[in-house]
Amino acid sequence: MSAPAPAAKVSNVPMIIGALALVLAIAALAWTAMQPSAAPRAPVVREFVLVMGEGEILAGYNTTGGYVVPIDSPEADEEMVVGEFHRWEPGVLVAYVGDTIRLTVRNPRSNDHSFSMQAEPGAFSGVTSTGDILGRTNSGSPTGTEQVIEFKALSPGVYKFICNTPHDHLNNKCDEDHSRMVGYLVILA
Ligand SMILES: [Cu+2]
Repeated sequence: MSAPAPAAKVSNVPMIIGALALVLAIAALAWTAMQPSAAPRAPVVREFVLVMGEGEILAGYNTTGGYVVPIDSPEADEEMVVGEFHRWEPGVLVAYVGDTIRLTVRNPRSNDHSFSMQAEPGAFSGVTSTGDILGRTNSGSPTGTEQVIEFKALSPGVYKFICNTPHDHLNNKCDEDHSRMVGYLVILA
C-alpha cells in the first residue's frame, strides 16, 4: 500500500494578516466613534485696530542732470519721493462665524477716509461701515480721529473692505489711490 499523497500546502499567512488588518480597522473606527466630538466653539468678541497707513514711493535722482532715474540705476546719486500710497494695516483680519468683531478704525492721515465692508445681506449683523473718519486737516487734531463699529459674523467667507470716501482733493477727502485702499476679513466656519 502506497503512502497517501501529501495534501497541497496552502499558506495561511496572508489570510491571517488580512483578518488582523480588518479587526484593527474596525477597532480604530469604533475608537473614533467613541471619542467625544469637539465642543462647539464659543463665540467671542474680537477686537481689532485697523489703521489707514501710508508709505512713500521712491525713485533715483540724478542731481547733475536734474532728472529721475530707476532707484538702482548707476545714474542715481540720490533718492527722491515721487509718490505715496495708502493701505489698511493690517490688510487681513480673521474671525470665526458667531464672533462679534469690534473694530476701531483709525485715520492718522491728513485727509479723511472711511471703512466699509463689502458683503451680501445676511453675512453680518450690526454696523459694518463708518462715516467719514476725519483726518488731521479737517479735524484739526494732530493725530487724526477714529471710529468704533461692532458687527457679528453670520456666514463664512472672505470679505473685502474698502475706503468709502470718494477722492475730493479740494475738501481733503481720500487720495488718488482710493481704489487700492482694500483689505480682507476672513470668516472661518
Ligand atoms: Cu480713502
